[in-house]
Order: sequence, then C-alpha cells, then structure tokens
Amino acid sequence: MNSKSTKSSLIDYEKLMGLLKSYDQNYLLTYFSELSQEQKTSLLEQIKNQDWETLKLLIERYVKDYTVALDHYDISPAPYYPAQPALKDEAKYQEAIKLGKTLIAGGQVAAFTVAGGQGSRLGWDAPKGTFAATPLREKPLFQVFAEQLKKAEQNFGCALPWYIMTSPMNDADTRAFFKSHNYFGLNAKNIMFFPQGTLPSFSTEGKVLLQDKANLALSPDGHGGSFKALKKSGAIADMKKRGVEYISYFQVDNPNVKIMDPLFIGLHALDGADMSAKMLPKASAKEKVGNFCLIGGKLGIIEYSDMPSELTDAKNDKGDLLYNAGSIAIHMISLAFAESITEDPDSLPYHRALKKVPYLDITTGKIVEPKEPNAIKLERFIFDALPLAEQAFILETDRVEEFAPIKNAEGNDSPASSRELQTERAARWLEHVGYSVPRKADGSVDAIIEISPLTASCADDLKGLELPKIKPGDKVYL
Ligand code: UD2
Repeated sequence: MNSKSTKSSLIDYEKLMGLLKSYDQNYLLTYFSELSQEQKTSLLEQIKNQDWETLKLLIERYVKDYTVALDHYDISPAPYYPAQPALKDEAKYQEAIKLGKTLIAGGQVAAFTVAGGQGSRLGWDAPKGTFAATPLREKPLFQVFAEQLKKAEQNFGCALPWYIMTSPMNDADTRAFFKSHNYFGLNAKNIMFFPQGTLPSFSTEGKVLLQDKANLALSPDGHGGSFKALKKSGAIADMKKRGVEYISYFQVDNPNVKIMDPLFIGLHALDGADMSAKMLPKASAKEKVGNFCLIGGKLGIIEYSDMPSELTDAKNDKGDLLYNAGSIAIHMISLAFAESITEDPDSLPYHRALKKVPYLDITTGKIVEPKEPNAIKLERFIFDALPLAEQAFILETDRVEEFAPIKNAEGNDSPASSRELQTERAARWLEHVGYSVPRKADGSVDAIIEISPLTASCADDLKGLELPKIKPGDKVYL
C-alpha cells in the first residue's frame, strides 16, 4: 500500500465517520486504527457500498418496530390449473405444449437458478449446487441441471442460455466448480454467473453488526434480490440480445425440477402471464412451503412461517385443507415483467427473520457466538412479485415428478428423502413404459435406480429401451 492510498483512505475515513455518526452507526470504525492498510480499505469500501438512507428506513420499518399485519378477511384460496386438464381445457393444454416447444426451440426461454443461499440447514459449506444429489452416481445438483439443459438442447436443436445467481460469498467457488468440470459439457458462453446483493445483519436495537473488526456482518438479500441482480449484472440486457422472452426460474435444491416444461411455458405464453407458478397439494397443513392465496383478489404466496394456524388448518366442506396449494418455488417470469420490477426497487417488501449471527462485541473486541437468535436478517422473496403481476396463474404438478428438495441434513427434504424420490420417479417412468420394477410390501422400490437426464427427460423418452430384468436390491444406472 503506498502513501497515496493511505492518504485517500484517511480522507474516506473522515468522510465516512461523519456519515456514520449521522446514522448513529459510527462504532463500526471503533477498531479501525488496529487494521492493516488492506483491511482499512476493505472496511471503508464495505461501508461506502451501503445505502445508509435506505438502511435507516429498513431499521425503522422492519427491525425496531415490526408487526405482521395479515388481513384474514381479505384472504381466500387460490384457483389453479389442475395437473390433468378438465375436458373443456384439453385442447388448451395441447396447444400450450405445442407453443411451449416452439418457444424453447426458438431460443425464447432461458433457465435461471437461484443459488445464492447459504445452505446452513444442510450443513454444507460449499455452494449448495456442488452437493452430491443423485442416488448412485452422486452427481452434484449443478450437473443434474446442466445435463437436463444439454438434453433439451439436443431435443430442441437450440442453445439454451442459463443464468446462475450466486452470492458474493460463493461466487468464486461456483465459477471454479463449473470450470473444473468443463461446464458439464455445456457451452460456457451460454452460462452467466452473477452475484446477488447483500444486506447487513442488525442487532435488535437496529445497530449494524460487525462480523469481525474489519468486516460488516453481511448476508445475501434473499432470492427477491434476483430482480436487482439480473439488471445490475447485465443479465437482462444479455437476455434481450439473445431474444429471450421468458425466464424459467428454479431453486438450486431440487434435482427433480423440470427446467424446460413445454406445458408450463406454453400456458404462461398463451395466457399472456407476467409470472406463473407451479403448485403441489400440500402433504400436511404445516408443510414448509409457501401457501398460494388470493390476497385482496390478487394471487400471492404467504410463507409457511407467516401463515396463521387458523388459516393453515382450515378445512373445506369435504374436510380437505382449504389452503391446500403449496408453492415449490418454480416460476415462469416474463422478461418484460422482470424488468418492470427492477425499475421500481421498492416494489418488493422485506421479510424479517431473527437468526443466530456471530458478531463482534464492540466493548470487548471479541467475537460472540450466540446460543440464541440475536440478530435480524432482512430478505426479499421472489414470490412477492406475484401480486404485482397483471396476469398470473398456478399450475398443479405431481410431487414425485417435480419435487425432491435437499434442504435439511436429515428427515424431510434431506439428501436421503431426495434420493428416495428420485428412485421412485425413475421406477414410475420405467413402469410407465412397461418394465417391471421390484417393490417391497410397503410399495417402496426394492432397488436403487438412477436415470441420467441425458437418457430421458420424461417417461416417454424410455420407450424402446433395452433393459435386463431388474432384481430386488439391484443398482441400475441408465
Ligand atoms: C422455499 C420457499 C417456500 C417453498 C420451498 C420449496 C422461500 C422464502 N420459501 O423455502 O415457500 O416454496 O422453497 O422448496 O423462498 N436463495 C438465494 N439467495 C438468497 C436466499 C435464498 O439464491 O438470498 C436461494 C437458495 O439458494 C435456494 C432458494 O433460494 O435455492 C430457497 O431458499 P431458502 O432455503 O431460503 O427457502 P426455503 O427452502 O425455506
């Protein structure tokens, strides 16, 4: 570090100290004099990068004084397209499938993975997309998606652009992972990585927390940060240049996602929808998925943690869950709509979560590892864009076909439950085309079966496949 940069960091220090004082956050520079020149520059940069006026508003609105006000009277169950069309809709579904295929082949659909989350529940330190997901070959999640896209490129004779949102914390590792695996056979020119934004964590009194003497405690700003990041990174401009009109959005944790689904894409286009979503009938009232509702007549999602029990547990006349439509976080988003959201940065609200965040205790200069939740994190959610859409719909899908998420280390939505669902789906595909699959007395598959996305993207792709008889306990990779 030369004397010029030392001088400029001193000027910055004076300026930023003044700024921080006006927001009552100047303690952030308490240990400044102890830092190396490099750390000083980095801390000043982190402080400079924050929009302090916005942070002040967020602290007032979400940190210090916060109540969730859900107007129950204005909430009702949301209608949806059933997985199997009613007689009157059969022709529409067929037309949608045809249109969806045309749009994919015409390069008008891009894949978009949100992979900026921290994967803390899974206890996996590396980017979640690098986690070994499949039952036999243990392919990482990113490979599963890459192979799906490769197969779709072969089937539709087109190039499919893939946008991957990372976070500043996992961006370099994600890029390195793809590079070291030679982009899993995809053309690197069609894959764009970009990091999402971050926000500091706050103490419950509204102070920005330090991670250590030289760094703010920052974390990703939620998948609702996608809109801003898509714009800022140039991804939206890149999509326009390529002629993309529709974005197929999915989370990094679900290996059974059907990224290029002609029916879903076609219905979205036929209906002129801005944003649409896939739903599953919930497995139980309290399943940890967002609840589709009409809120003031607009389609929206109320996250499981925000939905009061009297609504989650409510039953209809037949005794079924009234709010049975669960979100599996799969969306189609029209590019024009995504761009319109980026033009009004305040259009999406923030959600507040009380979390355990290690922080630097300013008085002692020591790092505290809290045993209880101590800090407020704020995140935006992608699905809060749904009520802003003029046209939006939900399409029902099948749990085994499209939802095998890996979220927790054990139990529900774990690597083990995902592997079981992947095997179950593979077995169903084989049975659909006439193969017999050994099953145990409880109906579960008595074998481990993995079908590569390069072999088949749906059951019909297996027609005509030559396969030896599968015996109980076999391990079969196709
Ligand atoms: C999400 C949905 C839930 C349901 C469920 C289905 C939310 C808030 N809830 O629950 O309603 O649909 O999925 O599986 O979305 N991510 C980022 N950046 C961030 C935060 C998250 O990219 O700042 C990504 C993350 O990498 C993952 C996805 O978003 O791919 C889901 O994040 P989550 O684990 O916070 O949401 P989850 O699983 O509780």
